[in-house]
Amino acid sequence: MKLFNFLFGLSLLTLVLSNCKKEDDPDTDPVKPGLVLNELMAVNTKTISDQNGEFDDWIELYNNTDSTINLLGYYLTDSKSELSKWAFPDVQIASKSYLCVWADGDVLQSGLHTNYKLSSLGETVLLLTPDMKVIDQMKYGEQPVVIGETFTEKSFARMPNGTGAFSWQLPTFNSENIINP
Ligand SMILES: [Ca+2]
Ligand SMILES: [Ca+2]
Ligand SMILES: [Ca+2]
Repeated sequence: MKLFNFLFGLSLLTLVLSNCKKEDDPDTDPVKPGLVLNELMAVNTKTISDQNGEFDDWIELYNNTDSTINLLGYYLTDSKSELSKWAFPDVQIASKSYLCVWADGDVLQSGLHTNYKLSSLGETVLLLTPDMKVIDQMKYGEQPVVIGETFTEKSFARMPNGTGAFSWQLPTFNSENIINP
């Protein structure tokens, strides 16, 4: 009987603990195993310039899957009310690789350039399939800007790379997002 009581108590305790764990789980930004928005800069004055030498806004994608994805017809937009604002041309993103798009409105420049810019005050960027399914979105607030001798620009980046939640980090254009040193 003692053993029964002990086992009964143990299973109750397990039940209580597992329920607690569920309640503590953050439900912000679940792991996204597929193609994701991985990083962006809405203020870029010295970090990285485009093919024309301009320090413009940019958005980085990361492909978590084991396959190359052709992005032709996928949409990347900064407006929930205009989901088809900008579509990708015939361009591929390899497995476990990065692809950066300049969000600068310079559609005639060579490379990938959207027809909009990112607001330094915050916006929502969405990635959609050609049949308009939202596969990822990132909502950012005002980009922190520190002006001074050690002025460091930040980007809004998934941590860990490709799967984690977003936070303001040191920019890693076209490469793995890393924790601030
Ligand atoms: Ca440009
Ligand atoms: Ca914008
Ligand atoms: Ca990066």
